[in-house]
Amino acid sequence: KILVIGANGQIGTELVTALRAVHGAAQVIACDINDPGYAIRHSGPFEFSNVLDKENLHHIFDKHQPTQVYLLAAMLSATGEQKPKLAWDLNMTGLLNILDYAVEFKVGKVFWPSSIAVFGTHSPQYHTPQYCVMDPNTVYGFSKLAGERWCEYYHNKYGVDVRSIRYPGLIGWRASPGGGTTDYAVHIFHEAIKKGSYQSFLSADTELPMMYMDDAIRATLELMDAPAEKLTIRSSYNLAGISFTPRTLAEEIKKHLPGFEMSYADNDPRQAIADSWPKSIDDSYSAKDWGWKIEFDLPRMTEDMLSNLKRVYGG
Ligand code: VAH
Repeated sequence: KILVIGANGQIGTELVTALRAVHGAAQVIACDINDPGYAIRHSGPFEFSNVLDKENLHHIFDKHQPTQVYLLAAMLSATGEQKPKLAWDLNMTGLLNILDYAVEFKVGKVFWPSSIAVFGTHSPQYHTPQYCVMDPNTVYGFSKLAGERWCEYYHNKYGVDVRSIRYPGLIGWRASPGGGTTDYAVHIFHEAIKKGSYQSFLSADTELPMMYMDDAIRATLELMDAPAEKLTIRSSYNLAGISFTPRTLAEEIKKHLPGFEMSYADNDPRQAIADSWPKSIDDSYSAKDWGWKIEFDLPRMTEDMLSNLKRVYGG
């Protein structure tokens, strides 16, 4: 059986769907602290899980004897700055609880998402390499940095086959983003269709690494399927995605919706978070170790987002 913990989140929702398509619905247990949406609830088994409740987790691991566990439950960058201690506890203790049960229940493989948020203001801003100075100044960022260290530690010390990706900002139409700094790049598409306008909380020239969710899910499954001996990194793999600014994204949307109007808020607290992150990433280790190759560029992502969301909104 495969556990997807945090199944209701932006990544979790899509991972459950993708894994059920590959392994069959009955093999993939969607787990979350909140009631799942209709799609997840009615397409396979569900368990209420709380990554901070060891008894609850032990029951789920004992009942399902998972061969794989995907831990997506976390608090993201923007929300994390509003609740720093809760973010640290959820992101760190949650991971350690899962790593401990991965050892106890001899789970075959564990996936845990890191983020480009592990880099900071002294990391190289362009083509940020796999190894460099990392001084993240958000709780989310340093909880992910510490989490990477724990993943590598449990691999080296206890032989846990834990694998991880430093995701860029993720953009998809099937699920809402969960309180991150890159959420503007999802909201803009919904607003463009519903209202024909959007006010970005990041400034026009804030360049960030982003990725279409279809690429992110495929990367996750390809990493998990790669032969263990090919993987030279057990902290977390850089993944570059596509780098663009709110201005560039708005221009791309205007190619499909000529009347679309973009505006910009100023002094949003998320601006400082975005400014501390890289503008582009070097993901040569992912290409070398497990053959990673991106498929969605900005034009293709924009077209796919708009066509799917127009259908969702009955356009
Ligand atoms: C966030 N979406 O904004 C997440 C992600 C790189 C950004 O980690 O917090």
